[in-house]
Amino acid sequence: MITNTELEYKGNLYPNRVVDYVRDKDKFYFTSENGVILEITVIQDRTVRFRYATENNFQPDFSYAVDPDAKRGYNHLEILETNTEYIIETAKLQILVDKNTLRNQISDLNGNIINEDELGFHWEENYDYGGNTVKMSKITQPTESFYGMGDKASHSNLKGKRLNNWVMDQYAFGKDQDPLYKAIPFYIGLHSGQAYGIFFDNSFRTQFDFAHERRTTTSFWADGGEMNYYFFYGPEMYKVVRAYSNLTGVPELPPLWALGYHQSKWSYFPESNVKDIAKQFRDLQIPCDAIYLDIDYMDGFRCFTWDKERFPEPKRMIKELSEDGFKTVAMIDPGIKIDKDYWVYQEAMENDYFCKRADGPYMKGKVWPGECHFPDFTNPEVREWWAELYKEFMADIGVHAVWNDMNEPAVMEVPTKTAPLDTRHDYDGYPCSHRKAHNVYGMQMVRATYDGVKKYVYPKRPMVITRAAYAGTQRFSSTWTGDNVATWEHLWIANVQVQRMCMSGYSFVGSDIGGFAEQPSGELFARWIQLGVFHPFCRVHSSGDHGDQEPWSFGAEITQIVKKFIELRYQLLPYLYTMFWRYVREGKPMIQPIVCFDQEDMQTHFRTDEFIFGEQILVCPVQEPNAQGRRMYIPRGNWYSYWDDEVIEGGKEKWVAAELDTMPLFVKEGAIIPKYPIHQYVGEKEIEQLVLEVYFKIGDESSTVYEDAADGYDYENGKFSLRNFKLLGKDDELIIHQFKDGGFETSYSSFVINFHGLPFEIGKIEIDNEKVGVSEVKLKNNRTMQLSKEFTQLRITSK
Ligand code: NBV
Repeated sequence: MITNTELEYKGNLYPNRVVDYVRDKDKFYFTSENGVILEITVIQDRTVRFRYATENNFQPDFSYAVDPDAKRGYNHLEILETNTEYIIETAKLQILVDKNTLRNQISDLNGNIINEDELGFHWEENYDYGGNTVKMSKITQPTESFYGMGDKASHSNLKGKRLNNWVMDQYAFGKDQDPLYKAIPFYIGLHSGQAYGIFFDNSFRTQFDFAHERRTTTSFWADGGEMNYYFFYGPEMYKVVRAYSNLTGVPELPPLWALGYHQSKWSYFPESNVKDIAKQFRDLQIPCDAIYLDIDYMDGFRCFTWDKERFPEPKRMIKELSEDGFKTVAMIDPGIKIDKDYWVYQEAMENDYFCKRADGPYMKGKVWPGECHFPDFTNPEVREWWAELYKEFMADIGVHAVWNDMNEPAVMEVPTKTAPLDTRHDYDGYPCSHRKAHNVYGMQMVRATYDGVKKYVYPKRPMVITRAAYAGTQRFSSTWTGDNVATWEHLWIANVQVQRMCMSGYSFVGSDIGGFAEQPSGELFARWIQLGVFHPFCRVHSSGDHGDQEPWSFGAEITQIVKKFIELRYQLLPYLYTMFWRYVREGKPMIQPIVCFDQEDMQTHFRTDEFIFGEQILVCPVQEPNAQGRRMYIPRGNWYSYWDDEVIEGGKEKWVAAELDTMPLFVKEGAIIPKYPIHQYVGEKEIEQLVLEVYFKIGDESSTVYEDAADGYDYENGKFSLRNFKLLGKDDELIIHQFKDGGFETSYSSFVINFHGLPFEIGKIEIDNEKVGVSEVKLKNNRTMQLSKEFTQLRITSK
């Protein structure tokens, strides 16, 4: 083994021999002779934090990413010492600390190595700025794959890539362009059937090398701050995401309308234009829940003001739109126009809320309103002030949700596209420069926005959208993937980005459907809608400097296709809402790449296009022009084709027909998929029946339906309705059990059940052990029946 002293070349410094060891409950400190302290904290059985000090000094322990409510606690913890190492053991993991080098090796309790240091922690002193460039290198295991890392527009499997986290406004970005709008320094490694995750919680610019420079090494480093990372053990990928989500948080349940279809453009104005768009939706009976107002509603791009010519009475307009079932979402940017007559500017100046440069002057940057100052959102007092600015906006004028744009922060006409690096920030009482605060700036803006929106829409639930994000931002806001382009390649990019975000703990995400820049063809728009209705956040948005991008903008045929898929989304709302509930409750990614669905099947490790929507629907968008179908990989198990109920055995590639009005869509056998009738917006009418699409299987499968009042907080006091269904199928029998929980009374009293793939003629029906006649359940075609939502057991047999 090479010793660390031999490695001290090119200015890199390495820890040497351990001379001291101390335990403080769940924390272990190992000090090296040359002043490195490794602090290992056991957060949970499968979550462990590693943190390194140099010169015997830790920096203040503060993180914007970590959720203050993260659960902590472990079942077992002990430490052993041998001549050469310390061994920490939790209920799931063994962590070795080498006494000569401080290097670590992490294995499961059977001794399988999950992750091990190569050179481990090392650092370089930063002469220009002070502090260290902190580095970590790990051994890349044979067959190891890498996933996660936020919004990177690259192949889902990141093996061989080098990536960079620095949130950036990247108008019309391209495939593999990096960095983009988000900094989520979290990845998942998968090898030998076991998955683990690493979250490098450092807000400076961070870089990751996944076996790019050297085939055998994976490394990550930062321009400053501490080597401070969390290790999460799966072994299943979804458990890694769950552990990461426990640490960095999940959002609260959004109002159900936020999961509807949304229409946006830069920009709809004046009021008559907004109204026309809204009317078209209702006239054409294309469901839609929200309309967006981009920057042009403002008076000279001044946040929290209205252009009185374009929108003379915003309050009335918003009320009228909402009477027709539309929520109004308005944009707010961080740049505040330098204008001594503008009240927001005045308030910020009076209270000293704007960011300053190192030597004192205010930081200035050009954005839409011209020269602007930027509130320091890393100051808690500034966040409180900002939250209060939403009072009139939400509580009086009635805006329903807020869209934060340009919060990287984006600055025009400068090569760095952002604030100067010497800009000072409060960083919640740990003052620093923009080098450290840049990646969290947008996050802190949207956090303040969320606080204000939540306060002023109460007792309704808040809905916020952000462009920039750091790890943890998912607690406050949904997001979109920024300024994409209307090309087929971007459809591919949107697909991988959304999957990747979901695997990075950030599920409430979507792309600008149809592309932001340039004009999609009708065909591209239709294909993109087909993908977009299966994304948690579903919004058409475009830059508006070319043709229109509404569902009806591409002729009658495309309009019908788009309508059909938006309708499908509305039918699937109870399924989608249940996915969201599971995400909030368990940190389960709402969308899973198929590698997450079946990581043991090596065939899935390099697939990019197919994904699982929730837990039981397999989706594969068509991403090429003129296609009549496509080849795709069907994961192992049996799947029903959604369109014709053909049962397909997975574990192989297959050509699937998909003319423009359809797409490859499959349902896992045994699933019970809940559906609402088509409606034009959430709350349009009372749901009179819940349809349960039952996909027969020999064997068993569980399904869940979560519902509540769709808004408000009564669900926190038990007013929810949770139905767990268990399906048990045999050659000549099908039993469905229903287990109910919660005190919410749904508006419907009966279910319509549609059987798919039932292999026998229904001869006998029993509900809760009592025989019932076919007419009592209105049995039709051996396929459809109706029964009370209260049943606990339905049994149908051939005789
Ligand atoms: O506010 C205008 C646009 C907005 O439509 C888009 O969604 C953002 O990503 N905004 C960027 C600023 C201008 C982009 C060229």
